[in-house]
Amino acid sequence: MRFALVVSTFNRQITERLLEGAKDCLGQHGVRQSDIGVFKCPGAFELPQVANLLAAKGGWDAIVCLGAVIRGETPHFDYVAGQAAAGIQETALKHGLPVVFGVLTTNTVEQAEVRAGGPRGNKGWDAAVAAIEMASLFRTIRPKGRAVKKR
Ligand code: INI
Repeated sequence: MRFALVVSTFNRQITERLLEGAKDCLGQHGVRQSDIGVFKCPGAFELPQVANLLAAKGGWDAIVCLGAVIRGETPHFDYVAGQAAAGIQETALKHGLPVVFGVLTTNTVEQAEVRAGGPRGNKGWDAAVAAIEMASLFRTIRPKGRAVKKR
């Protein structure tokens, strides 16, 4: 199976760890490096835009979106996190393809760090597990394992 990892570079010190976790997970589950694509975008707000394009192009069994949205002093957090979540789900439903939400939404950098390869695990790894499970499930439901093409 082929997996696309879409990673936002905002809060890069966190998202790089999520990316490592996701790649480790896929590798340890037998996915070849050549079947993993990595695509970087500026912020979590842009994740659905990239995922949508990749889904439209085809060739992926699942897309994993990785990002870190950390609350500041303004409502910006709510717009970015909310639109990232809504856009990722919209992309999944529009294309009939698993698109996984591996975006940390935390109040502090410390909360993000412990969830990006710290004591609370690695959300990137967890997101990759979800992608493998969903891609496998979709293959049982739709044996060819490819998104339905629009007429
Ligand atoms: N993007 C993030 O991924 N995380 C954040 O914490 C964040 N904050 O706090 O502003 C953030 N903002 C950038 C946003 O995702 C877009 O890249 C930007 O607004 C341009 O569209």
